[in-house]
Amino acid sequence: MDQNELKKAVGIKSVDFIKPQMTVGLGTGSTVYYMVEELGRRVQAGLKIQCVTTSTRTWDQAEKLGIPLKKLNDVDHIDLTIDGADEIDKNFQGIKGGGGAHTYEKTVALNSQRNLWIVDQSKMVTTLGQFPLPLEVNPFGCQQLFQRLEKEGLKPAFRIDKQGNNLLTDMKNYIIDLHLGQIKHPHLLADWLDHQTGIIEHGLFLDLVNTVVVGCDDGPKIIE
Ligand code: ABF
Repeated sequence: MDQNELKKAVGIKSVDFIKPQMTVGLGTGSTVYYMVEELGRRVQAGLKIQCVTTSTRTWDQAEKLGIPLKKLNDVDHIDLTIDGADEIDKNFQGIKGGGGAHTYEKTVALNSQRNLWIVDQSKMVTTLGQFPLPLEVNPFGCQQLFQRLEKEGLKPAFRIDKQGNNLLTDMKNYIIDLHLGQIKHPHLLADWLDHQTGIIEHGLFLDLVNTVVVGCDDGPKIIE
């Protein structure tokens, strides 16, 4: 199976975890796209749920499919959030944000009773860091922040869109990616990043996920 077929298989499989009357968090990304398409089919077949989303693009997709949507501030709890990831290590720690939505994704994840990630097998790694670590940053003072990151040896690069401009997040902030290669102590790095003025949110998702559904050639594997 190619990567897209693996993504589709886990996207469809993950919808089995959604039960009637649940409030569900919908992630962002190409694997989540397949999950939302399947969820739309099941809502059309009578599944009664409500959802919050982690990006405008997931909101637009779900709205078109007739999936009942609520703004995050208008729900009192989230039963389950299903999202993608860019890397997951052997300790179930993850890097997210390749799609530039990690601030909203982390906000929804932190407010979810259960988090489930859907990935193809290429995302499973021994040590995090081969995938560049995304930072959402405030455009105000971002050059000074960039220089501070460079001085720390964190190999920063601004994420540029197809028109050659700084990519803008849903909150109209910039993304800086850290090309670290390997993150030996993710908790230490996360703590340092959490204390840097100008960084809105980083893509280290630590101690957050409960279940991972991995797309493998011999079928989706559920790891808890
Ligand atoms: C989203 O899923 C992002 O955080 C992450 O970048 C993206 C990666 O998944 P995919 O390969 O499915 O696009 O949650």
